[in-house]
This record gives sequence, C-alpha cells and structure tokens, in this order.
Amino acid sequence: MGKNVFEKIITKHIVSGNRIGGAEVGIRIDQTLTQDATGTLVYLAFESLGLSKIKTDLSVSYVDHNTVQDSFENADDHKYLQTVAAKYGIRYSKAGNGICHQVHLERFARPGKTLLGSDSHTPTAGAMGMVAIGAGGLDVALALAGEPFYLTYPKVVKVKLTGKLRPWVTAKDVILNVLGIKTTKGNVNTVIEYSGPGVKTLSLTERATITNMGAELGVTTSLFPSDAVTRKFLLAQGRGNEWKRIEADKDAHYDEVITINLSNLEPLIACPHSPGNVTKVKDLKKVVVDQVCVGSCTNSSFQDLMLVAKMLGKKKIHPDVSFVIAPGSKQVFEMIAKNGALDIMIAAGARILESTCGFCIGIGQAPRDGAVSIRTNNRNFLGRSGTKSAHVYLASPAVAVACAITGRITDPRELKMVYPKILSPKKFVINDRMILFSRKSETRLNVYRGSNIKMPPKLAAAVDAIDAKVLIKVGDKITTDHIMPAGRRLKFRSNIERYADFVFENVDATFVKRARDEKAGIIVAGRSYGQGSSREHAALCPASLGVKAVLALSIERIHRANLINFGILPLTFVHDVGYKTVEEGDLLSIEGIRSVLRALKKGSGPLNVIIKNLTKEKLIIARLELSPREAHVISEGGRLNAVRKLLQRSKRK
Ligand code: MIC
Ligand code: SF4
Repeated sequence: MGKNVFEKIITKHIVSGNRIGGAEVGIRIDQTLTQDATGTLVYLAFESLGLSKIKTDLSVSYVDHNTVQDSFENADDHKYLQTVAAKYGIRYSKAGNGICHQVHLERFARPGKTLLGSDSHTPTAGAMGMVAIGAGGLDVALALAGEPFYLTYPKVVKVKLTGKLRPWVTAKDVILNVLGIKTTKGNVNTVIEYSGPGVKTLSLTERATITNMGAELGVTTSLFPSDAVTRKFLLAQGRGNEWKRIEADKDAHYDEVITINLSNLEPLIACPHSPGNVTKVKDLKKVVVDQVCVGSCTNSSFQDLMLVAKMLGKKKIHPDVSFVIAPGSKQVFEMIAKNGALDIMIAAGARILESTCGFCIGIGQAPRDGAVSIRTNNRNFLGRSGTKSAHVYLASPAVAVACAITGRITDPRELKMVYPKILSPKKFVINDRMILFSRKSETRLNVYRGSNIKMPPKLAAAVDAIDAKVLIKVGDKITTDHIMPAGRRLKFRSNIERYADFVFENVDATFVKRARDEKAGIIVAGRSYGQGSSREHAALCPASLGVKAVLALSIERIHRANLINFGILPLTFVHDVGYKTVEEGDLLSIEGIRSVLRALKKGSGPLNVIIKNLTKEKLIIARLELSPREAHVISEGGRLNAVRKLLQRSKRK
C-alpha cells in the first residue's frame, strides 16, 4: 500500500518503535524553534546537560512574545537568550524580527524535515510539507541534545479539499469550518493531512493559517503536501534549492476522510470564549464592535495585510473602533512599507504595532471592560486578551476590516466591494539582518544571566504513596491560560518560584496559598484538561508547589507530556461518577505507586489504580496509561533527571 505525506516523512525519521497506531515512537528532530516565553527554560535545561554544542541541523531562538520591556526582566531574558544562542551555535532572531512561526515559514521551514518547537503553533510550518510539532520546552532542550522526540503514533485524517474559495471567503474560514466539525475536544493523537484538488488553489501562507489553527483542534500536527505552490514560495524566498516534491501516493491509506468543498464555505467567526464556538458571520449582524486587531501567527502574512490595505483603500475606520495591525514579520513590514500599503493603513486610522505576538497573548491592547473585540488570532480563551469581561471573536482579516469600517460585526460581502484577489509575490524582500548567527559556536563566551533568571527547582524521584488533598476541582476545557496566566505575568517565565505565585490566578486566587500550606496536593479536572499552549510552566509551577497528580476525565497531548516530564502522575477517571463525587478538600490516598510504575516499565500497558477517597469513604478507579519510557521518566522525578543520568552513564563508559 502507498504512503501518505505524514508517513513518507516520519518513516525517514523514526529511531525507535513501530508505526502502529497508539504505540510510542521516537523520532529524530532536524530543526527546533523556541520563543522567549518558553525559551529561557529550554536553554537552562540544555545548559544543565553539559554539552558543548547543539546536535540539530538548525535551531532558532526567537524573541517575539514579550517585548514590552516595562522593567528589566524581559531585557534580561533577551540578553540571556542572545548569549546562550551564540555560545551553542543557535540562530537568534531579535525582538522586532517577527513572530516565530511566520519567520520560520519564510526563512527556515523545509519540506521533508522534522521541526520541534516550544510553542503549540509550531505546526504552522506543516504548510511547507514538513512534520512540525509543538512540545514542552524540556522536550525541545533534549532534541537540541540529539535525543529523540517521543510521540504516540497518531491516526491520520485526510481532509479532502475540493472546489475553490469564493471571494471574501478565506483560509481562516476553512480552518474555522474544520473546528466547527471536529471541535477543540478529543482530537489527541491525530494528524490532519490536507489533500485533494482544492489544495493547489491555496497559497503557502493560506495553508499556514490552516495548519496553525490545527493546534486549536488539539491534534499532533497538520500538514500539506509539498507541491508547485511550495516551490514557488521557496523560490520567492530565495530558497528554491530547498524544495522537494512530497505528495501522497494514490493508494495511500487514511484512518478517516472528511471532504470540504471550498466553494460552499462562507465567512465564519468563532464566538467567545473558545475557537470551537463557530458560527456564520452573517448571523451576528447587530453586534457593536469596539476593537479590531489584525495580526498574530495565524493571519499576519503579506497576503493578509495586502488584503487589509486594498479593502481600506480610501475608507476610514469607524470612529468608535480602535483598529490595530501587527505585521507578522519584518519581511512583511518592510514590504508593506515599500509598496505603499502601510500609508493606506495609517491614513485610514489604523494603529501600527511591532511585529510580535503582542495583543494575542495579552501584552498590550487589553480592551475596555465588557468590550467586543474582533481578532484574527487563534485563541479567544476567557481573559487571554487581558480583560476578563471582554468578548473576543476570531475571524479572518477580511471580516476584521469589514467590522473596523462599519463598527459592527459585518460579513465583508455586505460591503459590495470588488474582491481584491491578492497573489503571493514573485520575490519577497530578503533581509536577515535581525537574525544573528555565527557558524562556529562561541564556546568560550560568557552567558549573560540577569537576576530574573533562576534555575528551575530540582525534582525528587517518585514516591510510593501519596496522601494529599484535592487542591482544586475544575470543569471541562481548562486551558493552560487558566492554569498559568500569560499577559502581564509573562515576565516571570524564567523565575519559576515567582511565576508559581500565579497558578490558577484567574480561576481561584486562593489556590496558591492552599497549595503552599498543604505542601502536597492533587488537581481534579474534567475533559480536555490542559488545552492550548505548550507552556511547560503549567506543569512545572504546580509541581514546584507540590502537586503530585492530575486526576482528570481526559488530558490534552502536550500538557500530558509536560506533566510526565516534571514527574506529575497523569491519571484519568475510569468512570464519570468518580469525577462527580470527588470534591475540593477531599483527602485522597494512592498507594503502591512504585510497583505500578515497575509494571508499566515492563510494558504492562494501561493499569487501573485504586484511589481511596478518605473523606468520602469511597473508592475511585483511575487509569494510569504510560509507555515504559514514560513510566521510567516519572520514577526518576522527570525527564531531565532521567536523561542526565543516561548522559553521565555514557560519559563514564
Ligand atoms: C500561546 O499562544 O498561548 C503561546 C503563548 O504562544 C504559547 C506558548 C507560551 O505559553 O509561551 C503556545 O501556544 O504554546
Ligand atoms: Fe504568539 Fe499568539 Fe501565535 Fe502564540 S498564538 S505564537 S502568542 S501570535
């Protein structure tokens, strides 16, 4: 039988395990990317391994998330990242050069390769026909050290695209449509491969909008074939020699096929507070809009911003709307500055921001109390904008501009404009001045460590028994933004003890005190716990407060891996009734953990663990599903401890 695109790439990278759905495989990582908010921990972990240089083909450290620098902390982090990059032969993309995913696509993504990034939207590069996966920082640190990345071999779903998008319907509407079908829950261990005759009608950056928001589905990655469109983009980026054709064989197998006729789609919008709350724009007509933001790694490409400029033409922004634009990269910024599009935006009344994540992660542009904000980004979780009472909607740049002009939620087709079809340029402006790289790693260089940078706490090996209280009980779809708020707290990312002061800040402000008083505890959650970002802080900070186990109805892929990496038991309820009866404050007892881990290490497969609820005098049956490797990691008190031991042993030999 023939192979699909995912299989073609992954087969060349597997170093352990077999291609059997649900089994664990280890893969070789060719490229890594980090961003400033997760990067400091990545490089601190890498440094602690004592290697002299990185083992990947190419690694890039981007500074794009937190560039506000309202006090010394961010600048400290940036300097650390710059010097540690120079020391180990890592490329350093300076603040202002652009959002990691946009820049990576432009300058580094390469068909047929694997990319591991400490950011959940790393699969954006899947648009280039590569296997690009988001992971916790520790996994990226270990990939830099040449260690394999482990994943559960996924099922591959083919999304067959037919037809062609009609005017005013865009790539954002394609992915919102997929989100409407598949929702944000229950898609773990799945890869989405786009195929069919509609693929060739989408430009590379349109494809990237689609793969980017695959993260919101919770899938391992999304990818497109590498075809003539990919080649054209690479040629325009001066990288034509990096192209190779990768397409699915005619008889390739898929576990599921969904067909989407692009010609039937309409402008869509995700309503507060989940990217999965999708509806038609035309059904929301009367909603008054206060703020419109165009940008983020989802929709900030040259094509996106040219559409914005063409729509604005000589029009003006509605007087009651604050309209902000953040170009995705320096390349995009330079191009719109050179061709006059920026002039049009400024004249229309837009506020132009730096090429960073900014408003997407709640750094600046927090809307007023109770405001309606239309954004082109990928997440609208409660409070992420910085204003808990705000109503954030997600839509395409075309919808965003229509809203900015009229001051209410508007289907762009209502404006009766001629649709300005924007083509991908034949030649991009290439100026990599803001990417620092010296081919030789500067081994003798002193790494700068400001006072904001603290080594993460050392974790102890697994205990045999846990007797601890339920510190908090939360519902379904708890995101990592709920667990570890970003925004104004982002500057403490490289200081775990301080950042831990804000665990569950927006859910229950008394959580941290309770955890600190108890010294040990358990988190109880509903379905899809840990959705959203890759931030390992959502595991490490609770671990540093003494959280020993998460007991949930289900746990999302990256977060589950992060829990294991930091020695927290990822337990799932076998029966819903267990979840229903347990309450915050209940004292739970789990015994015989070491013998369960021993059996799992031998490959026993998932095991049931009996938890005694001493308060309710009831038993809870929970499942512990760990591969032998994962059971070993938990026994050692986390992946860093485990790998360090391994490296010491191989040095001794
Ligand atoms: C996000 O979009 O939530 C982030 C900020 O990019 C995160 C990474 C982080 O928390 O630093 C992500 O998506 O992984
Ligand atoms: Fe940055 Fe937002 Fe993209 Fe995350 S989703 S990488 S915060 S632009």
